[in-house]
Amino acid sequence: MTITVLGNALLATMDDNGYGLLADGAVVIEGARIRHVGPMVELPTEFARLPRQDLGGRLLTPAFIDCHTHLVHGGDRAREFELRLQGVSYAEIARSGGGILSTVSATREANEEALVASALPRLDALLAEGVTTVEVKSGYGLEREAELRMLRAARKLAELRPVRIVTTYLGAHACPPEMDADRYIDEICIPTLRAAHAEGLVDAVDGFCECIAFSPGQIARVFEAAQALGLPVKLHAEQLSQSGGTALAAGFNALSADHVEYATDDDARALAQSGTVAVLLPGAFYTLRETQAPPIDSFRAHGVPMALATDCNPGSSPLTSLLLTLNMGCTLFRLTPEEALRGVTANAARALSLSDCGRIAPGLRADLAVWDVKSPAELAWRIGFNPLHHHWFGGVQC
Ligand code: DI6
Ligand code: FE
Repeated sequence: MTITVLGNALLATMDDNGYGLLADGAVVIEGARIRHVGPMVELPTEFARLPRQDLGGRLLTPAFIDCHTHLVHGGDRAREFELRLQGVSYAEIARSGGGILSTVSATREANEEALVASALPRLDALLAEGVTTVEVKSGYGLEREAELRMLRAARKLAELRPVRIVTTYLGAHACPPEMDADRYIDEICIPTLRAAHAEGLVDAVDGFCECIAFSPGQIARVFEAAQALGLPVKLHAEQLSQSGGTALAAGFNALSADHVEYATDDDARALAQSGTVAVLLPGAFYTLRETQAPPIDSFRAHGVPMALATDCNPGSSPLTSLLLTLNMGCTLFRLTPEEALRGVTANAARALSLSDCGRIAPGLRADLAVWDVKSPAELAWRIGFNPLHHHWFGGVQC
């Protein structure tokens, strides 16, 4: 197996509390995995003899993980953006058949190739910032074939680019116009989940628990079906109002509760007890000009792991930059740059139930990013600047 020695790196391993900073560090890659991590001066002789790539003191972090996206979808919503700027609200647009439902129409019209082709530029934007793992949700089909097509398109992306795709079935995203919510859940959403699972297309199951989407009782039925199939769950919870989604997610030991702007201190305690990650999505908060930030102090006090993601979607978060997401997490939600970096590495891996990435440690995948910066805080500090030097995906330099 090929062995590569990376030397003279400023390491931020994210493997302990804090950055796990190590100046003048070395990482040995063997095949797809990390073989050794430590100070250069303690490099075992078997590796010290090998030629080495000098990183010139650059920062070496785990590669980034975007743990919440709606990357695959048809159409665009630039017109809706104009309407919102004229004062029409997100909820009004949704009620008049625009919003999510306009993306549903465009997604239903697109075949698998078209879905892949339109997702690729968005994916490439993420990869250009050192991302190696992306979660992709369905949820704009809302009928069997279109939901399956979205998930197949998502899986296809991993064949076309150096990226690991984790798929999430989000049949319970919105109620299609042709049906009432209860019938949709029982007659379309749950049977489609079973079909998608049978085709090996589902890594986890998500829902949108909100007054403009589904109730906790309706989501619970989807979660019970997921559990019966042995699939983990997660939830869009407490984004626009207190709807009981976070408590529901915790009760199902969800991998994550996402958005959580309106979560309470009791919700934070419940998330801590169930080991559920709070996935913060500042791009949606920014785009919708929300004013209530998630209860970060409660999450800290109770020890809730926090992740950050783009929520890349055509309506509430047309965002394809995790670097900008780091900055927004700090500026809008008052995360520390260290919490923000943990949110797109170690805690993002946890939100996806992945134990082999998100940190730099022996035995983990060699998914690494090399940055032209002097300190990790620089990654969150700038706006619209990409200091990526190069990155590694499973031991392959990109
Ligand atoms: N919450 C969101 O912010 C997105 N979906 C969701 O459940 C919005 C999706 C859209 O507007 O297309
Ligand atoms: Fe989302």
